[in-house]
Amino acid sequence: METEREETLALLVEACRRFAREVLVPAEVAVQQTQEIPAHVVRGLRELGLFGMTVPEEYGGLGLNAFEETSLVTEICYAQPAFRSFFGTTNGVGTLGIINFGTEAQKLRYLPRLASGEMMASFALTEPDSGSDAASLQTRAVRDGDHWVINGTKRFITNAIHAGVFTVFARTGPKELGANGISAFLVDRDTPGLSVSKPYEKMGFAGSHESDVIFEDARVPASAMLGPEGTGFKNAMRSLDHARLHMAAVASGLCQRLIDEGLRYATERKQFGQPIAKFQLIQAMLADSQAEALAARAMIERAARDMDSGRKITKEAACCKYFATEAAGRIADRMLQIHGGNGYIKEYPIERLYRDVRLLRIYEGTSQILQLITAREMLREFGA
Ligand code: COS
Repeated sequence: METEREETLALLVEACRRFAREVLVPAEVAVQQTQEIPAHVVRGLRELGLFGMTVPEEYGGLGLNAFEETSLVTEICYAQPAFRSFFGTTNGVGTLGIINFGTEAQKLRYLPRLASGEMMASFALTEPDSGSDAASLQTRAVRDGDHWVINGTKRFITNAIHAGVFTVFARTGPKELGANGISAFLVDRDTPGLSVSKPYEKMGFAGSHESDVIFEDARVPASAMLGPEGTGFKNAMRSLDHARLHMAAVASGLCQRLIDEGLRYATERKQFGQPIAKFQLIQAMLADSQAEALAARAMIERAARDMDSGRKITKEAACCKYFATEAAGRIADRMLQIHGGNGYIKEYPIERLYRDVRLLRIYEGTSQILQLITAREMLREFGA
């Protein structure tokens, strides 16, 4: 049985690897120009089942475990990361809450459509004044008979322009309750009072759209609450533990792409009568990058195995995302350096990859927040 599963994974990994290299990478330039993910790419992502990677099989998904999921994400993220954003929020933070804390009715209502890619989901936690300090969020939901009425603004919500359902975090208890006064709701796109702003213009991640989602007396039925009242923050944190591991896999895939771009340039470009790859200072940059990429990959595989065995991976996921995304940043910098002046113009992919990689150290937990989470878990385990 296990062997059959491993064989299926190997086939899926190979299919994702080919799709990334043969379909996604060639589509990158067009995405820069149009800011849209082309229809043939969306079709391919659907055919691979990627919209339902983490959704259990009984709801139409692939039901992958963390090891399997991170293996596929690593392959797909050989191409620019906006392709992953397109299906990744639907699989990740947008869906994990429904999978882990949803009622049967909520699962049946959303998961099959999310898994097929017919519907997309977004995760609405961040606000204009609440980013790293997520528990300080100000969006409020007030009970009114059989309904809740939501007011507030969510910021930088990925895929909001496409989403059919939002997991929205709102304060339902008094301020003094802090994180324990926050609840989660599943809010349908067509809810009166919900509006989505024009996407922000960003320095990179072309094709991924981030908007504000505004709630003005948006009424949702009591059955839209996700998990018991007051558990929204903890549920968000649990989803983020998983999502940070996923994000580390994004960085891991990009590390290999960046290195390959560096290798290609270093072997083609000649200076002083020979390919610059022959120079030891160039080789040192390549070798340091490969070592970091391999280390990141190994950390992710181990944390994914830990998660699959049922362990809480708050510390491990924070370490993985911190290390892998910082490594990707260093590698992007070195590979651009290898390109010299040609790395600074738009002719070569390294210029846009460099801009894309910069976001990885910020979203779904900044490097600094991940350091704090890691140290806090270490001190807790130590009994301090
Ligand atoms: N899993 C389960 N429960 C968790 C948890 C986790 N990973 N992390 C915290 N909790 C629980 C705590 O145990 C605590 O519960 P009790 O009150 O029962 O003890 C509760 O949640 C509040 O936690 P805490 O006191 O640690 O909250 P803080 O306000 O100190 O916030 C951080 C903690 C910094 C970890 C949180 O705000 C965070 O992750 N910020 C970054 C947000 C982010 O990544 N945003 C990106 C955009 S979303 S895509």
